[in-house]
Amino acid sequence: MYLETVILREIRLPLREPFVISSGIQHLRRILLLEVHDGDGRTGWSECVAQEQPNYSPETLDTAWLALREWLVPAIRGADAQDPTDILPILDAGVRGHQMAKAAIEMACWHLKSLREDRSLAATLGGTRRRIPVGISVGIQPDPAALVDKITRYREDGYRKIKVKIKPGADRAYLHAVRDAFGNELPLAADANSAYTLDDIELLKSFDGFKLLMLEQPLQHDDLVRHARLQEEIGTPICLDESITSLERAEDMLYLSSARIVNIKPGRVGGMRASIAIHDLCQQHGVPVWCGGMLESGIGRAHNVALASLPNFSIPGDISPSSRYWEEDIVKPEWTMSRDGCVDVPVEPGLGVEVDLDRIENLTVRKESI
Ligand code: OSB
Ligand code: MG
Repeated sequence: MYLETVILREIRLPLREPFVISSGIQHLRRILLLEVHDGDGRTGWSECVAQEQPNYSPETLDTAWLALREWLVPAIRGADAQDPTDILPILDAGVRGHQMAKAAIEMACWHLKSLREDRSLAATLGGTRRRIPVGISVGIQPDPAALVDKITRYREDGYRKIKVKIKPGADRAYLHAVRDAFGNELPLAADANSAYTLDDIELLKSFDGFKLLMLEQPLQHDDLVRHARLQEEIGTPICLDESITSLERAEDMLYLSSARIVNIKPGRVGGMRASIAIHDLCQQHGVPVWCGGMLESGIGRAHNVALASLPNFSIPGDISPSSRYWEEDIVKPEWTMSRDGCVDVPVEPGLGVEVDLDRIENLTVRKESI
C-alpha cells in the first residue's frame, strides 16, 4: 500500500454535555484525525480514539501524535505492506504498545482499500448486517433521579440498551432507582471503568440482584486474573473493555474465564485486523461481542458502524447518533438512529458519509504533514 502523504491534525469539538466516568470527566473532545493519500487521488480517513488524559488507556492524543510522527509512519515507510492486514504486524514488530496510534494508520488504510475496491467499508471488513442496534452509555449523574430522567428520554429515543456508568458511592442507589422506575425488562448494563477491587466483592455480588446484562470492566484496566476470580463469584456476566488490548489478551481471557462478553473498540486493539480476529475467536467460543465507543466524531463512528456489521456483534453497540455528542458533526449526512434504535450500515463505497473538509479545516488547531 503506497502512501504518499500522511496528515495528522487536531480538532476540538465541545461535547453537548459533559461525560463523567469513574476515572474522569470530559467537556471537550480533542480529536486526532488522520488523512492518508495514496498518490492516485484517493484519501483515507481515520480517527485516533486516544483522549486528552491517560485515564482510560495509558495513551493520550499527544503520545499518539508523537508515536505516529516518530516511529509508526516511518515504520510503514520502510516496509512493504500489501494490504491493511499487513500493517499491525509491521508496527508491532518495532513498537511496543501505542495501539490507538497504530490503529489510526491501519484504519485509514482500510478506508483506502474500500475506496480502491469501490466497496463499502463494512463489506471490505466482511460485514453482513445492514442495521446495527444501538445502546447508549450514560455518564455518572448528580443523583439517581437525574439518571432516571435521562433514561426516560433515551427510551423514548428508541435506544435498545442502557449502559450506566458507576463508581463506588454511585452504584447501588442508582441501579436500584433505574430498576425501580423501569422494571427488570429494561436491557441494562453497568460500566465501572476499573473503579473496584476484589475487596469490594460482597458489593459486586450484590449487583446480581439488578439482573444486569453485564458488568463492564469492574477491576483494574490491565487485569485478567482477578476478573476470573470475580467471575467465579458473581452471576452477572463480566464484560471486558480496557483489559482486552490485543487478540492475545482475548485468548488469555477465554483461557482464564475472566469474562463472558467482550467490548471491542478497534482503537484499543490496534485496528480492524485485531478486531476481526477477536470477533472470530469469540464467535468460535460462543462469546458475544459488541462495539464500544470512545465519544468518536462521525469519522470514527463510520469505522465502528462498519465493524459492528460483522455477524457476532450480537449485543447493541455504543454507537449513538451524532446529535447525542455534538452540536454539529464533521460528516454529512450526520449519523442518525431510527425510531426503533438502529443505525443503518451504509452501502456506498468507503465510509458512506462525506467528510466535511471545510468544517474540519475551520476546527483544526494543529496540523502536520508527513
Ligand atoms: O468505557 O466504554 C467506555 C467513553 C470514553 C472512554 C471509555 C468509555 C466511553 C464510553 C462512551 O462508554 C461510549 C460512547 O462513545 O458513546
Ligand atoms: Mg467501558
